[in-house]
Amino acid sequence: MTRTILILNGPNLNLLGTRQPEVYGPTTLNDVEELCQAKAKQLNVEIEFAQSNHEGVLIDLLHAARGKHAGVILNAGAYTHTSVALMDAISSIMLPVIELHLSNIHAREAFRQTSYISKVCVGQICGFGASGYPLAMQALTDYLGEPA
Ligand code: CA2
Repeated sequence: MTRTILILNGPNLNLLGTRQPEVYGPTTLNDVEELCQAKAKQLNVEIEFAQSNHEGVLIDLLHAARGKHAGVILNAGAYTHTSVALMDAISSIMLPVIELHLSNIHAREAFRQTSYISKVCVGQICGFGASGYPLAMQALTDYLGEPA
């Protein structure tokens, strides 16, 4: 059976490519999904690509990933810096989660340099714009190893 990965995007990422291209690049979220679909073919995995502006919906999607997906790539947007609830959801699902950011959060405002989710993720990729998504897919697949 083909392995599947959840690629989950948080608040305001639906606006990608429409504003602040100097920070987040010119790529739209649809372009990002296409990049991910192309990488999925190369890696021989399937993806579910989702976005929500609502913390509870993101938590529900993480819970639903258990038993369905082999791992998760999560750009939690600004909830990264605020959400104990997301951190708890990640800990509870017992799936490898990679934290992803388009921008280098460590080189930005002080409040973005704190991530509540880093400690419960297997690793973080940030600062590479949309290219970070296929990079994270490669990293997650490598982390998971060969399917049983
Ligand atoms: O760099 C990232 O990927 C972030 O997760 C993006 C979040 C930000 O709050 C995090 O600190 C870092 C913001 C996403 C907002 O995306 C927009 C895109 C275009 C126009 C407006 C917002």
